[in-house]
Amino acid sequence: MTRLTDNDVKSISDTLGELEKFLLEKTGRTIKKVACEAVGMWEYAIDTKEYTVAVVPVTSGLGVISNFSESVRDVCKWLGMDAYVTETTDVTGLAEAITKQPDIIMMADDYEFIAYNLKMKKYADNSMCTAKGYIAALDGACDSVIKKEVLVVGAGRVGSRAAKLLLARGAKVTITDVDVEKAYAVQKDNPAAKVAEDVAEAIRNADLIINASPAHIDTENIREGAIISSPGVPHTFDEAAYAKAKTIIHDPLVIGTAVMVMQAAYFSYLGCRK
Ligand code: 2YC
Repeated sequence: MTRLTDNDVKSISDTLGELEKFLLEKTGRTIKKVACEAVGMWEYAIDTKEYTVAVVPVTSGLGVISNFSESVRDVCKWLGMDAYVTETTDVTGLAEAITKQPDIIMMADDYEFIAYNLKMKKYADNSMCTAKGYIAALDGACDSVIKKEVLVVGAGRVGSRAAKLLLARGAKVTITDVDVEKAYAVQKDNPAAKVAEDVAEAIRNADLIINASPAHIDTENIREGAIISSPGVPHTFDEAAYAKAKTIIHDPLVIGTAVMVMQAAYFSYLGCRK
């Protein structure tokens, strides 16, 4: 899984308004609406003001990413929740959070990033939620993926989940990966998916793309008017790519985080209905 850098994260909090404006323009949906669509919940089912989120910085592995926890906190606040970053980190930070009895605790090491709902004892993870969020954004941008051909570039944790979710949503899915074995492994798990062995050719033929790969996509391979929903990090699309495609949707952390925390909150709503 690609790890964010300090540079990827440094301006997230200050550009949430910009991202929201872009998403509204291109998908007709706010960050919150994208997250609710991703989770499959009515936007007003829960009052986000009732939810408290503790974000715990984790120093394991390659360590803390500066502004990562603060960005996660600010996404939760953007959604209307009461969110804070614990003073301490790791297990001490977890104990600090638990003592204050928040509804949700969020934390990430180098492999997993989760949003844990304490009351429901269930967590939402970043890979699944990123896949759901970028499908919801694509769905808004192309006025529904149902019955449409969607190319998933990258058969990793996000791409494999995106393929399954898109099929469940009624899209026609082709999966491609520079490691063709990984693409066939996704097809094995999702027989309705087609495999494209030539990545560049698949991209040249695609109008709708979920780009869940860290690899660069050459602008010459992008179809005029293509809609690319692109959680992939690093994000290497240049001006020419943005000019050629109709829409390229990307952010390094916000959409995945928004879906995670809405999903975690939704666990409470689902759990308490009789
Ligand atoms: O600051 C901290 O607490 C660090 N332990 C956070 C490490 C996050 C590592 N994961 C990633 O960079 C990416 C994110 C987009 C979410 C999933 N992987």
